[in-house]
Amino acid sequence: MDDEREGQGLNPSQRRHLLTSCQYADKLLSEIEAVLAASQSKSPFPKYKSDISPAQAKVVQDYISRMRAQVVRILAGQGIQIPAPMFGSAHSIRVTLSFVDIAFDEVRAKRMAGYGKLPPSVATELAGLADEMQGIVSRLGAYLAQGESGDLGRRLQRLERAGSDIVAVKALERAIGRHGLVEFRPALATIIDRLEGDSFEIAVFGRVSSGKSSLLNHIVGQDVLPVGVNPITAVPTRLVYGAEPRATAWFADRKPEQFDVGRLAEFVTEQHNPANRDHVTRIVVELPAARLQEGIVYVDTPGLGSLATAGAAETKAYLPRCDLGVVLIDAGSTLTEDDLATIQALYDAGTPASVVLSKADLPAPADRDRARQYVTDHIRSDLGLSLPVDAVSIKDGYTELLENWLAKEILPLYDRHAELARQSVNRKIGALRLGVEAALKARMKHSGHSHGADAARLQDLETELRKAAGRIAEARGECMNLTDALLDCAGGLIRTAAGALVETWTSDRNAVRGGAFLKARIEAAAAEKSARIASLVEEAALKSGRALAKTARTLGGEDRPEEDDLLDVLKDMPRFDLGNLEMEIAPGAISSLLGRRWVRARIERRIGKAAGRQISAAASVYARVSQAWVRRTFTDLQSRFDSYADAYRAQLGRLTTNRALGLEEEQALREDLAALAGADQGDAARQDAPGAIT
Ligand SMILES: Nc1nc2c(ncn2[C@@H]2O[C@H](COP(=O)(O)OP(=O)(O)OP(=O)(O)O)[C@@H](O)[C@H]2O)c(=O)[nH]1
Ligand SMILES: [Mg+2]
Repeated sequence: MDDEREGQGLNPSQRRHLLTSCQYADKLLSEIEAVLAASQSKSPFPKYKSDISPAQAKVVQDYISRMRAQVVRILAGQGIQIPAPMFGSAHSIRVTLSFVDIAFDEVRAKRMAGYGKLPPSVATELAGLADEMQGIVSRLGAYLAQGESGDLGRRLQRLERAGSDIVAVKALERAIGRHGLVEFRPALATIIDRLEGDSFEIAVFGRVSSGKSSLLNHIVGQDVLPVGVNPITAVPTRLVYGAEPRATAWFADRKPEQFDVGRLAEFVTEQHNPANRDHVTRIVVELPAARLQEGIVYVDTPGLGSLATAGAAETKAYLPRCDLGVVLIDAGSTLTEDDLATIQALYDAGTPASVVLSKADLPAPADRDRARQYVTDHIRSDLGLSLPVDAVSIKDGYTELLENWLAKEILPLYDRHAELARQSVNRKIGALRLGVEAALKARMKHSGHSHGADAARLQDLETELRKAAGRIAEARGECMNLTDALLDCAGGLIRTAAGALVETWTSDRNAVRGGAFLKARIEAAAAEKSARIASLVEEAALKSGRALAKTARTLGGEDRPEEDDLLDVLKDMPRFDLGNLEMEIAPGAISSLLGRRWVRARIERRIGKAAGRQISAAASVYARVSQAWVRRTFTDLQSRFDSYADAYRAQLGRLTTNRALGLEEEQALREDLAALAGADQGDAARQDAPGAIT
């Protein structure tokens, strides 16, 4: 047998052995490469001394390449196929990132406690560090999850080949890439999305149940979006034109999925996808609807306000991206701070807004007009904006109102949308340019002379931001503990009320007290607990606002927060509501001889018997609502803080890490600043030329 095979090459076992030996040798060569890379690495914990010069490294690398080339030839000569790689690198990196995330969790105070008690200020700083690092890890993970669409440079090249005029955006992309300004990437991605899509996005905002989804169903003439009385929409949903009805969902962690429009509820509703646990990043519904023509896109968003769910954060993140914001105000309730904040946020993003009083069938016509006037007046007095307010309803018999509004505010946009979209993108480009220019200028200004005092000051600012982030995390923990304690606060509330009764009887021995008295005492006791939570939130908001304002003053730049900017997260705090308390309590046979303690205990028992259940039930509702409020408020606080702090940290990081600018880097900075300024003038010229906008 063996003789027969001679001259025909290797048997299968020998071939396998040859392949694994080569693979093993190659793995060792890769380790040598890793040693080479490590000696060049900028890691603060280098494993190897760099005693190899770049020239030597190059020679080593060349020998490795030769060995590899030989291996490939030998294997090919034996007809052995080199197996394709088994793992995706993006996936592998994301898996490793999850371990990086865990590693940073290990520096939190609770994990360090085993090694001895930490000084409180260090604990705060470590919490801030862990938050900051885990934030970056999660953004990097999200970036990798985008796949190829994350390659902004390549997308720009495609646009250019298609004939778009993108001088300014290219200058931005180059500056952002060259100087590692990752914090500006999301804004740049939005702009590129818009340039590619050539669409005009009309988004509908408003509090939970204000009728957003119902209105959009009406506009497209089909009941596609799920509606209902509880919080419904959990993920922003785009309605676009398509010849056939069809829906597509994109996810942070898996491939996009196409599905039947009838299954939309499974992806977008709070009921089926609570707090967006499926990590849907984008939903597009294509419909053959007349009103979705020529690039007009409608966007349904998760509700805002005190009943809002986790989706509200997505709505806020999405808000600056739309081209027109329709803000719904429910005619059946009142104008709130949240509504005004939404209008203000649109205004801040340079996005036009149309304010609409929804469910206009609910009030009588006279009340409706009064409500419209009221809203108009408040927008003027509170925000200094003069905006038309229209009333609409989806009910039969009110189509005229809806059609009037559409004819006046929306349909004219259809003809002008290409021009409007261009203007909208230009505004976004302008805002991004200001940010990028400020970052580049700061790098120039602080370079070279970031000696001693300057560097130390910048480092202090960094520490302060980190502590502020840590304080937010700690305050959140404390508030969660306080709301946990609310779950069984009924006993304490009853005790306080009983104490108050004993107190009144010392001054008026015969006073008979009714339910209203007890209710007031119990609610006041609960309010004190809320006040403690509120003051923690307030303190965290003020301190972190101060840290931001101080950093902003040092770094310069346009978009500077005020010290109390973060304070308005503190709103709509839930109140303890006991309802009516039907009971009466008289001093009766309670004798002062028996001692106050004993009297109080008896009263407690009486209240407990008559109303204990009612009070416990109210306390548990109060606890749950408060917990939800704390969660929401801190998410809001955190994201507002991060929206500034991310950019500042990145800038501070670059300013403090070293070192005077190298000649090359300085040259690059100058080039990029000049390119941005040049693109700016180019844009201005184009905008001045009449009819030049296409
Ligand atoms: N009377 C009346 N009720 C309406 C009108 N529009 C919507 N509704 C009702 O209001 C409730 C909420 O409607 P949705 O369209 O789900 O509200 P939404 O703003 O999308 O709510 P979320 O997605 O939860 O934020 C539903 O019960 C609708 O039937 C209207 O014009 N008049
Ligand atoms: Mg909805």
